[in-house]
Amino acid sequence: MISDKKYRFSNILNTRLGFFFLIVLLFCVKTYIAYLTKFSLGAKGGMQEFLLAVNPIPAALLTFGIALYFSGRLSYWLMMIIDFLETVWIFANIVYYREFSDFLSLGIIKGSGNVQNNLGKSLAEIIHFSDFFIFLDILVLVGLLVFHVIKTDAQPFKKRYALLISLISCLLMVGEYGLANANRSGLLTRTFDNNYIVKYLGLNEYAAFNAYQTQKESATRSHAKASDMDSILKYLKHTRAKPNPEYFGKEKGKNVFIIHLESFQQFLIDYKVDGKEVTPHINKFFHNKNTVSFDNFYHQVAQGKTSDAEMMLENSLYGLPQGSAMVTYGAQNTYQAAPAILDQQGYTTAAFHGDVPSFWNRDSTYKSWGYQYFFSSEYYKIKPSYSVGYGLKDKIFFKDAANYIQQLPQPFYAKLITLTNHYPYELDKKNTDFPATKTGDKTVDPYVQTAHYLDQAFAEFLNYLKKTGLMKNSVIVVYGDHYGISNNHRPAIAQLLHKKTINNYDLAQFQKVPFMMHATGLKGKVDHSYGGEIDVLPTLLHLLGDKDNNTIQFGTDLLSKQHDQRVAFRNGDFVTPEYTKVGSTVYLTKTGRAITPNAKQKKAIAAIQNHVTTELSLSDRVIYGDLLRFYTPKGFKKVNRKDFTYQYTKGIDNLKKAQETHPTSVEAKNGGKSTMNLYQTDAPELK
Ligand code: GP9
Ligand code: MN
Repeated sequence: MISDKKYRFSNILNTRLGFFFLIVLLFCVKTYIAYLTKFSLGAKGGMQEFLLAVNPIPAALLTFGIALYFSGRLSYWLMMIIDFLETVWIFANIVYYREFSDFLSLGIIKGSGNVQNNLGKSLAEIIHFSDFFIFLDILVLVGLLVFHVIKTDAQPFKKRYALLISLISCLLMVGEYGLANANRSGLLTRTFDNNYIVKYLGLNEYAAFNAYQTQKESATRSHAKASDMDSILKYLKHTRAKPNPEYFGKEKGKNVFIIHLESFQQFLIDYKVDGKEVTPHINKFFHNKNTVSFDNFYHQVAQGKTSDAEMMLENSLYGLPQGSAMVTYGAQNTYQAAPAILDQQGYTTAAFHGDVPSFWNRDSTYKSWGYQYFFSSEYYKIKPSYSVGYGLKDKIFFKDAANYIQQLPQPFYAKLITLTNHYPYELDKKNTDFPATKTGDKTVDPYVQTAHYLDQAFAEFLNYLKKTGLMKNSVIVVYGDHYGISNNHRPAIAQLLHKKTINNYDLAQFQKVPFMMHATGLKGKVDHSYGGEIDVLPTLLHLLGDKDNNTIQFGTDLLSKQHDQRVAFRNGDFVTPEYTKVGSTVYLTKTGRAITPNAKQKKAIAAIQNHVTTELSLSDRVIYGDLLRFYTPKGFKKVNRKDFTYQYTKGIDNLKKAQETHPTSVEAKNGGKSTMNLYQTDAPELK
């Protein structure tokens, strides 16, 4: 009986289709093993686990299926060759991923000429012996064929069956994409993280998608000419705003903190629930006599959310109308970003974030922006209870960041991106000591609870800055990156704002986020000027005493008398002190009344619209055409991405060396002793 079964099994393997399914099966299994052991794709939940396991199947059927169109032994050898090539591709990805936490693409191979050049270490150092396991099945199959354990099937395979298999594989791919997109909407349009595409769709699909994108990009890139820069420079010549002498250079040479408050909206400032302030510490900071705060400041992000905010804040370039510029243009474009500008003035530059380094392609983009250090989740000890949602809880994050901050040679530019106040605003009971709102909208109600937690985390960090003296010699820039409550929650928003109904005008005003700059001795105020994220970089640079005569920055200094108060939203709508335009409706900003513009108003509105459209499209041109490669402002040195690496061991090593070459860190000034004993947190996880 058993031998009968065996006989039948080997009979199946002796057919071409049987062999085909065997080779596909082995290939899929080894790909899955590689996913689990060689990459960190972070599949969470049943659907993601399922897709991770099955995603090699459609592409394998499609590629191996090519061999079925050929007859005789040739088709067998073709299957083996395809298997070999596919396996080499996985192998190369394993090795590349180990060094760069990213996947190979045609763009990378073409761009660097030779991938090996890009690798920091010699290949022998990065290849692990166990990486070769993926070739094992090929060796076995070749052996089985050569020694005729599996016999080749001479019968011709019907072309229409081959076609059927190709068709089925395409259908499976579509199905897979449907499931993936249901689980993570905007997977390919918003392009969050390359790990996501591989996790949901597979390595081959990622390579294909990436090749398509690269092709599209390189077409615009190669059409761009150095002279395209002329129109941009001409435009910027008229828009630059002179610095305000009252503030220009006032904080020259100080450390800079950029504190990114996740999903933090302006309405939270001074907002109360059950008579209690949601964010008492941020409120105090907002009103502090040494804080310049803005209460008509808008986020201007689109699909790229946090990454759009980062792009605007540090480059004064707009995010793109679709997707994330950091993901699509982060690696290959030339930038003149805040970290590079300050690095060239002797600053140490570092970004801190409790999520994986690949999200929004930060680990790659930050190199183009000239960040010396990127302390991502890989740099923090993380126990399961330490994180929620995307990563490390804010209280623990700030504390762990402080441990590295004290080691940064001064002056430094440090950006800290918080995370806990992120949709869906989940937090464990132990960390929740604030009442939720009672709108009945489950997405909206816990928002104030995570905002309250963020407020406490922020206060603990400020307290540490006070105790170490960092408060005195730093400028602390704090801002909300974008809305936390999306426009889909009108009834809940109405309740939060104590209004009966919400119209498009209210929603536009709901896009305000706080922006504050604090420094000991700085002349504080709540400034009512209109502005947005695009304006931050010129404002900050002026405060630090940097003239921006020749930079490519689309914002204007918020403190300048010539500041441009026309705020562009990414979709072309706008807010100015007079008008708020949403779609085809124009409202008076002061009263919220919708108007039918008279001739004079029409003219004014058309002029604003023209300005907004021009500005957005010129900024897009800079990114799409990679125009900054043609133009380097006087005094600025082009960034060389190869100067930077964020691998944990190297980062730690560089930090150690910097202690000796530049002994100006807080720790060095404390006689080489840590100041972490001054850090107080009530994070229950650390007790
Ligand atoms: C992820 C975090 C969230 O690392 O920055 O990004 P968002 O969803 O806000 O764009
Ligand atoms: Mn965000």
